[in-house]
Amino acid sequence: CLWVRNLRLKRRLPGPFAWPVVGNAMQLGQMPHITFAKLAKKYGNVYQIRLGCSDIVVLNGDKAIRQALIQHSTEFAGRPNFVSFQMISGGRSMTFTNYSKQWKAHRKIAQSSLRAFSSANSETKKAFEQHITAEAMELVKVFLHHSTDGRYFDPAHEFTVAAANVMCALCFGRRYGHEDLEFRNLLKKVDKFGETVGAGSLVDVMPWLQSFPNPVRSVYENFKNLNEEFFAFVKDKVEKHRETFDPEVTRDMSDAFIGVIDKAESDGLTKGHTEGIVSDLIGAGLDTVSTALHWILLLLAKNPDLQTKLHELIDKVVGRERLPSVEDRGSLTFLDAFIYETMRFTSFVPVTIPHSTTSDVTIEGLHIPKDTVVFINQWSINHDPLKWKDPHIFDPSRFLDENGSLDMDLTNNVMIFSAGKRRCIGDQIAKVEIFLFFAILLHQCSFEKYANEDLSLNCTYGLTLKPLDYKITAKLRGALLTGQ
Ligand code: HEM
Ligand code: HJJ
Repeated sequence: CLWVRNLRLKRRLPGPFAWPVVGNAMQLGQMPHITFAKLAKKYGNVYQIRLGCSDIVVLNGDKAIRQALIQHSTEFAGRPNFVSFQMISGGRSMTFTNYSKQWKAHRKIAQSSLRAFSSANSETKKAFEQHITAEAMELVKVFLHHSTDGRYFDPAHEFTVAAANVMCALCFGRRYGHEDLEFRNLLKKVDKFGETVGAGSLVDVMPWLQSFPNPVRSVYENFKNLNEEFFAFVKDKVEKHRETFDPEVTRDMSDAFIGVIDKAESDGLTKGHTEGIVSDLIGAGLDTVSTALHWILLLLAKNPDLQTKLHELIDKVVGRERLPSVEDRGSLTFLDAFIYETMRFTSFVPVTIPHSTTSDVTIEGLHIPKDTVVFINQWSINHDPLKWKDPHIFDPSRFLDENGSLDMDLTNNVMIFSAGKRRCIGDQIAKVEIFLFFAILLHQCSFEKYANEDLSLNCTYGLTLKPLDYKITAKLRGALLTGQ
């Protein structure tokens, strides 16, 4: 497949020599986003690699990425026809569907329902905030329980349960307890989702690996199983909503989707797309927000001076008589700065979900043919030494100006939600969730690592970068508030 593609390309894009059969697969290493940034130094910000049978264009740096995703938004709005993408929600996912009229309609419905249930008016804002506050207080309880007698614990799964519950509250109007084993085990499996769909995963580019037993083939089979199990969970809840559906009362987002997608079945959307979008939202909501909180707690425990500063700020702005709320956000700028710095420093979605070109396109003078797989290296923007002073250092104060306000020019330079037609539709929800969870956890607890152990910043690679397992202990600060 190498030279057939090259004939079409006329002039080959720059890039490293690709070996027969595997291409550059062996060169990716443990952290492909860092390898991609290193290759950009040698070949420029737009270059080509080959993984198995697929030529892949990698985009790095602010200029090339924005030129592609914003100036050429339609040309870069596709998704590859990977076999793994077709396994997701039986091919009814919005996120993993190629650019089409149907995708546009699906995305529009998702965006307007998300808005309707999180920020449309002061009532929905309040209700959304209430769900998060309730989950955050449950989290405090569970953390303190795990810290009984000064014990240390791994918070990873509690974060997943908390983040999933916020989305379940929006989508199904209900939550699940931290002790609900069925729910916990489902989430534990779904947590592996990102390992298979992350850019650089090899299952989709080496189709011959399907024909005989090998480790990659079992990755595929596990991925298929986890998707079927997750889809069955969502379908069960949506079916129950269909049975009790009343067009006069929209109880939650499932009802909203049933009302629009099931009833109209327009633009090629069918009933299955209702389950498809609910799965996308719960999947995205649980993975990203829990990963963000997992990093935040690690960085808090690692930087006790910053934690003290945050405690003092919260006590000054909020006091001990009430819980923090979204209205405090404007006064808690250092907290937001900490969140932005966590997003920049960890770049925990280092590369977006793989894109593909919808037609021939030229970027930085280089020709890219239709249906080329494109990796967008967000990490390279967030660690560009020409943009950021000491990019490898964690320093939230870099986002504050001389008056202590957030510097919006700088925060807008962080890229973690992507840009253009495929930009994240949950960014506002995510920021509110992360802020409130973080503020409430800090207001109620202090967090400590083992005294004689340094916490590692090493992580595992996938759609999201997750910190390696670590343990902390939580201590209650002042009286435990039980919510409003
Ligand atoms: C897509 C990041 C939270 C829903 C994406 C993409 C990224 C991203 C990088 C891929 C964009 C691309 O392919 O170019 C994040 C981060 C989050 C977050 C960093 C948290 C800090 C959420 C939440 C939701 C959500 C809470 C749902 C409520 C979606 C959806 C898409 C998406 C539906 C697919 C868009 C499409 O393909 O058209 N997100 N996300 N995300 N995100 Fe988020
Ligand atoms: C998921 C993580 C999942 C689906 C879809 C069906 C919307 C950048 C990241 C997410 C944003 C993109 C979206 C992903 C939805 C996930 C994702 C997970 C189960 C799913 C990370 O994708 O843990 O489980 O089922």
